[in-house]
Amino acid sequence: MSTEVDVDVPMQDAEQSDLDLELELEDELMKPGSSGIADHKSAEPVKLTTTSIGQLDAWIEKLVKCEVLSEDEVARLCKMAVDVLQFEENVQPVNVPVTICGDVHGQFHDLIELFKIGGPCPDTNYLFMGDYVDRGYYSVETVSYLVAMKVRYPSRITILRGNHESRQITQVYGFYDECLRKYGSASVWKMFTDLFDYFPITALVDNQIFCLHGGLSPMIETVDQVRDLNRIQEVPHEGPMCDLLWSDPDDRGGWGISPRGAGFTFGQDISEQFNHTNNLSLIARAHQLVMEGFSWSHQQNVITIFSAPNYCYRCGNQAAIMEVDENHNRQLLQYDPSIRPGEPTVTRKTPDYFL
Ligand SMILES: [Mn+2]
Repeated sequence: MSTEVDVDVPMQDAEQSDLDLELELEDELMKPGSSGIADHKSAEPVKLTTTSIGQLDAWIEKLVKCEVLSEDEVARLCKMAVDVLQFEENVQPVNVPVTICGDVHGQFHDLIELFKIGGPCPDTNYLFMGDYVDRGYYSVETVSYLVAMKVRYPSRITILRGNHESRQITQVYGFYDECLRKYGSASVWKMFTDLFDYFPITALVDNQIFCLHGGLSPMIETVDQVRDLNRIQEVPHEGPMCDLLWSDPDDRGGWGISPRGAGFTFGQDISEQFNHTNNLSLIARAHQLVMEGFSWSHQQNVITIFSAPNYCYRCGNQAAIMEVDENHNRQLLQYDPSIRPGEPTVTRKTPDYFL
């Protein structure tokens, strides 16, 4: 992965900045479940009623215009989402055809572009591999929209958890501040971060493609071991669940210490062994900026997919998504940022005035 530029942030930076927060405030904010969205969970999957479909369609119509929901609407949406996501598995089964997507990071208009390139949901099935929030200016709209689509079309869209879907990371990289700015309090942030605990951590496409945000863990040899984890919690600082959301493939063999301060690096030998043991054809993951939007590694045992074009409005990268059809043919679709007036744009082409 020679073109890869890793600008995601080390866990220890987040921990460092966290030390600046008032201890009291930190304790209060880190407490899972305080939003109350999971206080009255359903004992079995809930079928959508005509009323709830109408409600969701109205919210989706609003969100697609990049308008935020009210705090009360977010509360209702998150409660509905808990009752969908609590019944999903740690290794959520997904059928082909499906279009697999990487990091979005609050770049709402580029997410709309993604659906133009890949085809509208629910006509096209989607699998998102996490990191919906932080960095971009529209984390609230992005995560609200994807969660609303998930509740409205639960069998058409899968939303995995990324390392940014966490109480700790979002307090440092934008989502917490954005919620305060857009709603005037932390309550919407609390609701969404409580909801993140329910997101599935991996997916398995047709028993062949293992999809997750980060990568492998030295504590996980089989997909069944992922099934045994208790995922309904804040992303831990270490251990298998942490690794699945934080690790990165590396050119060096074996396990390595990650410069991110969480997860590990893993070599081609590790990927080959994991795919062989579990009868997999591919590990699809996100988590790293790659300039072409996708990058193969470990002799096509691993693909990195990154779906935030011109990441942070300045990296000049393309974005990509991967279509997998009924016959398991894979097609990578690349796209550039949606151009909109009034927003910073940086092209990766050298401007004329430099010549
Ligand atoms: Mn990430």
